Amino acid sequence: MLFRNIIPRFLHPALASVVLAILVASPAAAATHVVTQVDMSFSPPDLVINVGDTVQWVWTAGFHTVTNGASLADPNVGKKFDASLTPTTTMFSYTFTAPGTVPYFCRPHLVFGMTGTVTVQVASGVGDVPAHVTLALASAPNPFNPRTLIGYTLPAASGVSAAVHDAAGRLVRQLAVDLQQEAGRHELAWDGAGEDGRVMPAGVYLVTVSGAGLHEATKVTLVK
Ligand SMILES: [Cu+2]
Repeated sequence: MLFRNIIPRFLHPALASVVLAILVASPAAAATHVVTQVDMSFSPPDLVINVGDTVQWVWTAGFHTVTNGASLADPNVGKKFDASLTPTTTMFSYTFTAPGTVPYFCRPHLVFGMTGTVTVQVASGVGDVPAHVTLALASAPNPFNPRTLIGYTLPAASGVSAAVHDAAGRLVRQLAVDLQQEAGRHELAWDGAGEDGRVMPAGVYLVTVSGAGLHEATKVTLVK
C-alpha cells in the first residue's frame, strides 16, 4: 500500500513525460568557437561542434582565405563559404546548420598544408552525447580600467593558452602559453598593456582562451 501511495505522488506518468519532454526540447545553447590563423595554419585545425554552433576565424597576419572544400579539385569548393582573412577583413563567422564534416583550406597556402576541418555533430537532449561543455569565458569588469579579470572553467586539467588581440587582429599580449592548470574556475588578469608594458589605446579587444580542447573568445573594452 505504501508503494502505491508514493509512486503516484513522485513519479506520476504524466509528470514524468512532461519532464522528459522538457529535457528533449532543450537544445544545447549555441556556442561560438574561435579558429585563429597562425602563420600558415589554422589553430586548432580540427574542431568538433554541435549543429547550430558558429565558428569564427580570426586573422593575425598576412593574406588568407577560409574556403570550404577538401582541395581545388573538390567540385563543392567555396560553395558554403569562401571568405578572405586579410588586414582589412580580420574575422569571418559561419554557422553550421547540418551535421557532417566540412573540410576547408586557405587558397594561397593550400600547398603548405593550410587546411582544417569542422565536424558538426547532432546535439541531443538525453543520454547519447555528453552535454555541451564550454569554458564559460567571461571578463569582469567590462568595460574596464585599469584591469580586467578573465574567468574560465576547465572541465579537466589542461595546458591553457590565452591572448589578447586588437580589433585589427594584431596580437597585443600573450597572457598564458600552455600554462598547466587543474580542472575548475580560473582567472587571468589583463592590465590593458601590450607586450612592451605600455597601456594600449582605449578600444575593443578580443580575448581568446584555449584549454581542455576548447577555444573561446570574448570582447573586452578598455576605457580611459
Ligand atoms: Cu593562408
